[in-house]
Amino acid sequence: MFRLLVYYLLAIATALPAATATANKTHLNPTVPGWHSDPSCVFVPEWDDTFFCATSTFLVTPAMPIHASKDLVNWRLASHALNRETQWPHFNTTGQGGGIFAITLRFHEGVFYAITFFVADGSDTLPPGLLFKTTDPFDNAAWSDPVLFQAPNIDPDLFWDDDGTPYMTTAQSIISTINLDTGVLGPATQLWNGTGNTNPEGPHIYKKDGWYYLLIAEGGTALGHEVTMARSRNITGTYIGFAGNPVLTNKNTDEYFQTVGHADLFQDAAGNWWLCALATRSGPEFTNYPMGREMVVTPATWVEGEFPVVSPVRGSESAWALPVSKDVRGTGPIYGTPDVLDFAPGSALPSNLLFWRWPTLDSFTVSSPGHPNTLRIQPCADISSSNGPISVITRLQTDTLFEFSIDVAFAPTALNAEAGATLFLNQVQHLDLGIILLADSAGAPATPHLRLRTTGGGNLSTLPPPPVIHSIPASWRDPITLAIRANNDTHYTFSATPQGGTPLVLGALPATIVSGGAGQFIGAALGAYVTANNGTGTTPAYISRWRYTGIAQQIDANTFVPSW
Ligand SMILES: *[C@@H]1O[C@H](CO)[C@@H](O)[C@H](O)[C@H]1NC(C)=O
Ligand SMILES: *[C@@H]1O[C@H](CO)[C@@H](O)[C@H](O)[C@H]1NC(C)=O
Ligand SMILES: *[C@@H]1O[C@H](CO)[C@@H](O)[C@H](O)[C@H]1NC(C)=O
Ligand SMILES: *[C@@H]1O[C@H](CO)[C@@H](O)[C@H](O)[C@H]1NC(C)=O
Ligand SMILES: *[C@@H]1O[C@H](CO)[C@@H](O)[C@H](O)[C@H]1NC(C)=O
Ligand SMILES: *[C@@H]1O[C@H](CO)[C@@H](O)[C@H](O)[C@H]1NC(C)=O
Ligand SMILES: CC(=O)N[C@H]1CO[C@H](CO)[C@@H](O)[C@@H]1O
Repeated sequence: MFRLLVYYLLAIATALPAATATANKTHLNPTVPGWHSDPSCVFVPEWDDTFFCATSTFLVTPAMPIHASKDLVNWRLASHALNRETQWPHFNTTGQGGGIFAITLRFHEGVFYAITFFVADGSDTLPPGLLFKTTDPFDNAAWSDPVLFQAPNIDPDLFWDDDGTPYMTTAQSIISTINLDTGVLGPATQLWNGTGNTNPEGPHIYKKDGWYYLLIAEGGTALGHEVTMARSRNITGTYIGFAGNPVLTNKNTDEYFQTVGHADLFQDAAGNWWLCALATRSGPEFTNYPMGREMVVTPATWVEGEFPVVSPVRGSESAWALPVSKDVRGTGPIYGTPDVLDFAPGSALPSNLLFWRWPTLDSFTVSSPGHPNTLRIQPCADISSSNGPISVITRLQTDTLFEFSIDVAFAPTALNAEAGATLFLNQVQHLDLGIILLADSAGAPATPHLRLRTTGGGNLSTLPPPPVIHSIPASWRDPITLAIRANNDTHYTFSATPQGGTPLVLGALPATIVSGGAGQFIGAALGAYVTANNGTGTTPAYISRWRYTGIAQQIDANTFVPSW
């Protein structure tokens, strides 16, 4: 299957006549593949001409990743603005769509600001607006605790006027001044209702050529998503909508990239304009899109006195040429680099590993005594639990086609105790290949089995397939390699391999189960889990040889290119 893929020559540079200042380059989207929604970006000359972008994380921790690049192609995970449980507000959310919503990232007079809104479950009275600051975006510890503010709506923006006054603007384009130290807001003014479409949200304000430009998302974050703009001579209005709205959308098209919206504008060192946005690789069918909403970047031209003209989002675009640079500061993971994690004694967990809600940190131990080069995971009661910590650790699916595997050593003694590899969208939609202690019939002795099981249905239009269960042959010895592989964009293949043996394929499951449904805002991740399944199991599992390799990205209906 893989060999049938259509491959592109990657190094297509559109040569322009020498008279042209800069030759364009081919830019591939998604710029940051895998679930990275609601992007907001700044270009910061003071930090080595680096672009920094933030994306939303909902219930995933560590939260609010800061992505850094010098060429919008090579990216490093710089830090997480919300990286300690003590920075987490004192409220809970059990909803699949709760948690950290869209962020605006800005840099002003030496300080980075990441401002966001926490959607809780209604039981908490703390202000939902959160403002984090740092003077070093490459250091988790340098990010402050949040200043809380009483945001009237989601998606706060920050904008400083020429006199230095900071303004905060939320969805529905509600603006007020904000005290950046106390979170106290000034009187609120509503700026614009948009073009009349639903969900006017994700606002950003820019000042250019004597105009205040207001950019928003409309239409909701699905097929109707679009970017619209208005402008005013005064910051609080009156804002007049652009006659050419929307400035960007893929709605009502048959493009592979859909849901384009929630954008932010920024310039590079040469003064060229760019726009970042979210998009979903689903085609207009909008059924199969396990990676959810990803970050795309597209070029724009913005001439004096006019609204910007933005190139439509495609998988392959002609865009401003930026000099290639892999020289991004920091020590975080470089995107596109395979995971080769051996959990060596004394090593820390890499920062691209993610949890669902805040984990019990004691549940994850690198090279515990007597078990070097493993990650020991203690079981939770149930990985489908709607509250509290669960014993699941993942990395995002960042490639249409990929291979993921872990070696699992697990000696369960209690019925239903289970450890394995998961394709996890959220607590109610996941695909699990586990080693589980089961009895073949009532009263029979319980023995370790392999079980491939689905939870939830997502966008699958039929009933999910029943579990596949195999007794583990007595000749198999720990650890067992559990692998998840995407050979095409519609299915994941699950297999188990004994040491030195041949793989046993348990089955292939549709990616639509982990598309949409209750996880419409988020995207799939791969990892390890240990659960008692509500039983009495307390035996930990030891995970070793964690491997993830991206193989290919789908960038159009029938076009796959090697992963980047
Ligand atoms: C937006 O619409 C509401 C409801 O129609 C109206 O009250 C409000 O004045 C409008 N806001 C603006 C800025 O036009
Ligand atoms: C801008 O605001 C000032 C002060 O409120 C007002 O006098 C002026 O008419 C406004 N201009 C526009 C174009 O709305
Ligand atoms: C280069 O990219 C810019 C920005 O998208 C676009 O306006 C221009 O038409 C491109 N030039 C060519 C020759 O493709
Ligand atoms: C949040 O949920 C956890 C787990 O259920 C609970 O222990 C804690 O008390 C809750 N906190 C608040 C502020 O409700
Ligand atoms: C995708 O892969 C699955 C699992 O191997 C297979 O059942 C399915 O037929 C494949 N789909 C296509 C279109 O090749
Ligand atoms: C665990 O118990 C809870 C509460 O009864 C139930 O909702 C859940 O489905 C159970 N989980 C499993 C894996 O049996
Ligand atoms: C085709 C289809 O049913 N798509 C659905 C996938 O899930 C999202 C989120 O729940 C829905 O909005 C889509 O309609």
